[in-house]
Amino acid sequence: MRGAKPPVMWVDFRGGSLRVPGILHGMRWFIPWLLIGCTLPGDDLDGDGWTIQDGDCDDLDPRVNPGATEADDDGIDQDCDGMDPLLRVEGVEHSCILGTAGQIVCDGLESPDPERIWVQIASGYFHTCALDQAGLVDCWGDNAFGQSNAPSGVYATIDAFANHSVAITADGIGLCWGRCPGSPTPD
Ligand SMILES: [Ca+2]
Ligand SMILES: [Ca+2]
Repeated sequence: MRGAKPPVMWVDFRGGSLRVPGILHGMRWFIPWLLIGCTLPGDDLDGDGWTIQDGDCDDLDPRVNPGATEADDDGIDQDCDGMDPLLRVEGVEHSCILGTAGQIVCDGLESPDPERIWVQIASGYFHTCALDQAGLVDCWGDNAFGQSNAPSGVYATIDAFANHSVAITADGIGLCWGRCPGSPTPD
C-alpha cells in the first residue's frame, strides 16, 4: 500500500533506542545530536563512569575524567584538574608543576601568583624559583641562605640547586644568590 509509513521509528542513542514519531522521521539522524545539547549534569554521555556532576570536564571523551591518568604536554587535561603539565620539579617534601598554559601549582609549598604566566621553574631542597614571560623571577620557600632573594632584573633563564639559585640575565650576565659555590660554605 502506497504511503503507509510505520507510526514510529527507533534510532540508536546512548546505548539504547530512541522512539521517533512519524512526523519527525526526516530528522531522525539529527535527534540524538540535538539531545546531547540538552543533557543533564547526571548523564554520562561518553560512558566512562563519570558525569559532569562528578567532575567530568569533557563528557564527550572517555579518556578525560577525574580518574584518568594525566599525559604531560599533549594539550589535554586528562584528569580534569585544570592543568596539562609541561614540567614537574621536586624538592624535599614539596613538588611543583608548571602547566602548558603557564600556571604553577605546588604541593607542600605555596604556589606563586596565579595571575602571572610562568615559563620556567626550578626547585632546590626547600625553595623554588620561577621565571615569568616578562623575564621576571620569583623565588619562594626557605630563605635561610638568601636563596629566595632573587635580585630584581630581567632574566633569560634560571635554575635552582640545594640552597642557592642561579640565573642568566637578558644581557647574558650570570648571577647566583643563596649559598653559592665559592662562598665560604658552598653547597
Ligand atoms: Ca563521562
Ligand atoms: Ca595532558
